Amino acid sequence: MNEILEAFGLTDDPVPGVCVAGEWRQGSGGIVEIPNPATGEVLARVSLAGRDDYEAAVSSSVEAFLRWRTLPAPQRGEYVRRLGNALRERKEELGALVSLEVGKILPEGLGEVQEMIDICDFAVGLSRQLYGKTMASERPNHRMYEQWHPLGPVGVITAFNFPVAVWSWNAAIAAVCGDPILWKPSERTPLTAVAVTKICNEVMAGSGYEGVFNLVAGTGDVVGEAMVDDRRLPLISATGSTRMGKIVGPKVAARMGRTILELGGNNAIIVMDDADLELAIRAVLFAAVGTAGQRCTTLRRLLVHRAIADKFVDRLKDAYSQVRIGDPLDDGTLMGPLVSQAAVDQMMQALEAARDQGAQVVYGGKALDRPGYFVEPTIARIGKDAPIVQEETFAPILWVIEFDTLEEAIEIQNGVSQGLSSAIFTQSLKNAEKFLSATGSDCGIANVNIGTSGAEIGGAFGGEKDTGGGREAGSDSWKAYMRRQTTTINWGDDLPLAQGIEFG
Ligand code: UN1
Repeated sequence: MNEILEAFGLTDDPVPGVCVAGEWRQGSGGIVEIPNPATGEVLARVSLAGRDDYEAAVSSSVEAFLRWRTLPAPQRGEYVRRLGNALRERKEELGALVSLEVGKILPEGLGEVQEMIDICDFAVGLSRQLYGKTMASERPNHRMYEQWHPLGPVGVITAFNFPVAVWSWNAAIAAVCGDPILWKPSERTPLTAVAVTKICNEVMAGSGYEGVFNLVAGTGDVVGEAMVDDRRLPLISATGSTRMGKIVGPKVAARMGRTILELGGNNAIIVMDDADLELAIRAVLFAAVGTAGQRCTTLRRLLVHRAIADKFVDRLKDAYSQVRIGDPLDDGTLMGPLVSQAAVDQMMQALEAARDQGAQVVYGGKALDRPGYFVEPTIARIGKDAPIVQEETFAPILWVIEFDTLEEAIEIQNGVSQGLSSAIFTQSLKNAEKFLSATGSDCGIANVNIGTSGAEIGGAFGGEKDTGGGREAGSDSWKAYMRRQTTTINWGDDLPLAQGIEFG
């Protein structure tokens, strides 16, 4: 365990949680203890940013922007290429640190780092493809086109569950777009953020652009509030609960800033009676139990056709019984702990509420009697109208709801306030296309014969409704990190007006 911390020099007490242009600072905003979720023991203490640290960091980001934006995008991409290579070299160590701090199993910790590498590769290519369109002007001897310019420093607020990958979706793209990144990691997971910032520092050392990647570990009250109110950050990209997003969104909007919000999900899989059940069982298991149910894309609601419901639940219980729970760093563990005691308590409260609302817990349901924050993965059959099903409980609880027709299933699936991820298991082209049509799933992600979680970085990631509407990672998400300029050039000798207007 100590070797994992030592690999990144996380040995100071406290570990400095603020980095401004490559220089580490002990923050003046108090100290937080980081527990190992698998044991409850303190891994390290980290000093958090005070207002003075925040001010130093944001000034550095603004100063870095003035120069970084003038560096040609492919040259900015060259730094991101080096970052991706450095992450390749440190993949094992960083993946282990993610597992240690968050409690996700090692293959998932490594997968998270791979996601960072992938987005760096994507961003490097993108650095030569920040295309604007050329339009046909209605006026003779005129040329009209759009160009994309760097926007400014981007405030990135990340959650505990993907403590480094979600930063990288933003950071790799923002960096090639010409924007420095000011990172506020979750208070629960600053160690991985410190480690990643150290990797950034190695890449940027001596370049003069050290302020492109700044870190301000801190509380929502101090750093979070300062960021959302700060006009020097034209874009805030925030990942976390819908409750958090409902505070951040209006505040940033009030100062005419932009947001990318990636908030709660309440994701469903529809299993039709014609589904390949073997495939569906495997997908449900990974989507519901993976990361101990703590992904925003985690499967929370299993909508299963009444004709196969009993059979499906029996097979699922069998699959759950083979899930080995234990230390996330041990070989063969499939499910680690939850992130905190509070998360365990919330899960137990949700199950109590569910029982009051008529739920029948058919598998699991208990916290484990051992050190750390371990729980049993849980399956509960419940009516579609139970209020608890509307909520995102960030824990491995799978609500099983029966339906009779695809139309009914789609209605149930869309009948929640969140709209992140969704999936259908069916062998029927008609069912699949209906699910993907305009009257089908209302989510940002809709899959066929694939679970709700585990998206690739090449697509745009995000969701509708209370999920916040933001899009990150691949496709054309980069446009949110740049400002668009429409340009018309008159290369003739006359001054024709648009819309054929004659003036004077
Ligand atoms: C998150 O939980 O905030 O699609 C992100 C997935 C991962 C990302 C999850 N690639 O499950």
